[in-house]
Amino acid sequence: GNKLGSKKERTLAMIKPDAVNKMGDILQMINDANLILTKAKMTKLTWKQAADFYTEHQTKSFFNNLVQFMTSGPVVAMELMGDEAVSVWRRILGPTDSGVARKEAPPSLRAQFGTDGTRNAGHGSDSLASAARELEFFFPSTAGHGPANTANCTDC
Ligand code: RTP
Ligand code: MG
Repeated sequence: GNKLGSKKERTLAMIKPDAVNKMGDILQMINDANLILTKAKMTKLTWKQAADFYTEHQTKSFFNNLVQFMTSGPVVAMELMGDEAVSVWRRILGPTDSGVARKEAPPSLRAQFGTDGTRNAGHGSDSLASAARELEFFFPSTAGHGPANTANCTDC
């Protein structure tokens, strides 16, 4: 339920190409954390799309490897909703580097399903502002084709 003092948030979670075949386990983790899956989309990012999504990292040494990895196969983007969804999902992910995650947070998603500092199984928005931008990236509010998303609509 919606406890007093709780903060309902939405965040953008993405399953990276190396963990798309672990969606069953990952949906279980989402469920166990009391997060609700409100939108989902499987897509193969183009080089430009991946570079735009990670534009804040364009000057980093790992940028090219990151974009190469993110375009190596399909990803699954999800909107998750729940109390403090941004930080809850980041906690489920664990540390950025999957090697570090296996030492510091063995049950985390990156510990279980990732490989190293780049191939790390999942992404999560790092703030409410990032979540707004990243949700609009994958689920544009102006989307004109196909049925409207009314999955989370209570009065329609
Ligand atoms: P993300 O944005 O994907 O949720 O990951 P994050 O916040 O934990 O880490 P961030 O610093 O934003 O890095 C974005 C992604 O770039 C890859 N990376 N590779 N040294 C490296 O080789 C390196 N550092 C970062 C990872 O895929 C990381 O998730
Ligand atoms: Mg990040």
